[in-house]
Amino acid sequence: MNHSTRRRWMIGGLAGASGVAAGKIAGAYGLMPPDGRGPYGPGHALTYGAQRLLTGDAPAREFPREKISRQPFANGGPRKDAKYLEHQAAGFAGWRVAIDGMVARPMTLSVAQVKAYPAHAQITSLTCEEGWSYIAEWTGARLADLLDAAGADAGAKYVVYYSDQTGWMESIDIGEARHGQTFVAYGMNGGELPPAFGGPLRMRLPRQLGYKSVKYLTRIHVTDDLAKVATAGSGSVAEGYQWYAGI
Ligand SMILES: Nc1nc2c(c(=O)[nH]1)N[C@H]1C(S)=C(S)[C@@H](COP(=O)(O)O)O[C@H]1N2
Ligand SMILES: [Mo]
Repeated sequence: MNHSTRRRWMIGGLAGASGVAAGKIAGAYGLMPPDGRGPYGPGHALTYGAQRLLTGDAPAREFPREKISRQPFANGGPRKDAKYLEHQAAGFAGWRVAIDGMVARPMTLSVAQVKAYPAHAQITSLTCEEGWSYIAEWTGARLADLLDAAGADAGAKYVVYYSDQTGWMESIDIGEARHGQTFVAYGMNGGELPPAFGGPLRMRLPRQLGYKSVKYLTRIHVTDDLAKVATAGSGSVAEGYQWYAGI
């Protein structure tokens, strides 16, 4: 069997199998997502395994500047809670993002400290599971660079990340975390990242659906086992969405 025939066979196998069988096939080919054995159950194995086979490390599409949406849609409206408004009034000088878990050097970074890492830009689409999308340019540090600075353990398998907004946490596998288009973003369309779009810091990963691009980022946690993360039950999966939201 050549490579592409085998790939098609595996995708067919995954698509045709029940959740549990798909988990077995995916596991046998090293495509097991965390939920296969962990807190998220076998159901997510199908999407993850099939998508990983189809897309691998392929970058999300990048667009020319003229495709940038004139009126990007901010999901959730402006924040009105006192704590956030205080940060905003202070120009986010007190905002911090922690990097902890399986790292040699846990860090707590200000926005200025995130900006000190090499800046990268991407013009990509943010695609919501509800069916709308917009294209924008995001500027940020690569999550990979932050993980290296913190000395992420070679055995790390997942990155779990949190907003200061209760319930907003997501997780990705280490391959997605280290992908060149996965940013801790602080800029949008040439300016600061506006509050409505998650300022001062948001996760930005264009290879997956919008809900994975968590806004108001305050913590990045490195682990080898999502079952160890007490809050694994919150975030998109708890709401009934796919853990692996590849597009
Ligand atoms: N903290 C936080 N992050 C979030 C959300 C949110 O409401 N709060 N919405 C998510 C969803 S469902 C989508 S589609 C995108 C929307 O990003 P936007 O506001 O830039 O459109 O952010 C995601 N990240
Ligand atoms: Mo969304």
